[in-house]
Amino acid sequence: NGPSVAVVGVTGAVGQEFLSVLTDRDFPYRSIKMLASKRSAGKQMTFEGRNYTVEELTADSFDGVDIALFSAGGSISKQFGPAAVEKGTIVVDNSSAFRMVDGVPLVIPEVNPQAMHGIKVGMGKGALIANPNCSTIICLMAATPLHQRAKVLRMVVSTYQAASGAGAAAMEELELQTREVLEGKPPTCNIFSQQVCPFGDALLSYLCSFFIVFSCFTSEADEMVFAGCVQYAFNLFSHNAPVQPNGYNEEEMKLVKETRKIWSDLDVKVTATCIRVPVMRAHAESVNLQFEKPLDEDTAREILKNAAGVVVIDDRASNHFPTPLEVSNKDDVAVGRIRQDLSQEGNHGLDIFVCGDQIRKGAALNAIQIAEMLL
Ligand code: 11C
Repeated sequence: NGPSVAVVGVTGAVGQEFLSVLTDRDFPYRSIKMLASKRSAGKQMTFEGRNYTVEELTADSFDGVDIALFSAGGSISKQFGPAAVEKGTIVVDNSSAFRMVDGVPLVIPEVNPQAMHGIKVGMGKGALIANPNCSTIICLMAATPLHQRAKVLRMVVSTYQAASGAGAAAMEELELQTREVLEGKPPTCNIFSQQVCPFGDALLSYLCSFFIVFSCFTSEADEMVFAGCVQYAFNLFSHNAPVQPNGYNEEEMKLVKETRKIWSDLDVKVTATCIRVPVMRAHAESVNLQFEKPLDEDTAREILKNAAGVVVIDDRASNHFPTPLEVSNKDDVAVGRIRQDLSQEGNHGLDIFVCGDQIRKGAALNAIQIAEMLL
């Protein structure tokens, strides 16, 4: 009973979380395929008491598959997503590949379920549905109930993002570096090694990419890694996504563009600063909101207490507010520090602090909630 499911990128951090969430939510399926790159093909795994062999992802992988959960990076999604749709599969894609494509729903089930406009398993054709970026999901889980009451005109977001957003290897590197630094050793930098462009800002960035690729082949790997190491343990740094000509990095622009699409509001003003912090798997975000209508903090607190998928932790007396550790491995997004923004008159502004598990609600859980809506 239930749909046939494929998990693409099953060996990754989000792929593994897909499996945990499927079990936790008792998701019905009649069969499940474990798909990954050639490198991981052949690995044995056990899921819900059955043994599976990880299969290599190919264009033929989707024959007879109703729902495919993709989390293997944007280029894999671009290469195989449309092929899967051709075969009649509904693809729920966790990458950024199709999020801003017109006609592709970008969905947070608690926020804009209507965007899926009747896409269902059994309708006889495939479709693409995009899972938003984790920072956007976590921010909008808290901001949307307030937006629905008082209409957000402007939102200023500052993020404190966990290692998990950069994948399982980054989580391993954070742990390894922490040990190394405590032991007085130089930190290993395989993931966040800065590639320095010697041409300055003036030349086009593709020229720099050629230099970096060339230097990989011409220098000792270790030398290059250590020369540009960005220490992660006991440090924080501007998000590793590429910086655009406007000075924002891609992660920041995702918050801007995805919010507009999800809220269907091209006029909402959003600005963001995204920072990577040495936390394992939950993102934190400081969010400042400016509203069209007045909204006092007590009303906001009540709205958030009643919001699906949100828990309020806002205890001023004991200075207890959301922390990444408290939300790790949890489904709900936690919100606290709910207070009137004193710089805005007439209760037109609020400050809030939000924490959410990046791998769970920021990725796997949101995608599986979408999959549940397809049944
Ligand atoms: C991070 N949000 O925390 C990123 C990772 O567009 O899905 C996911 C990137 C994306 O670094």
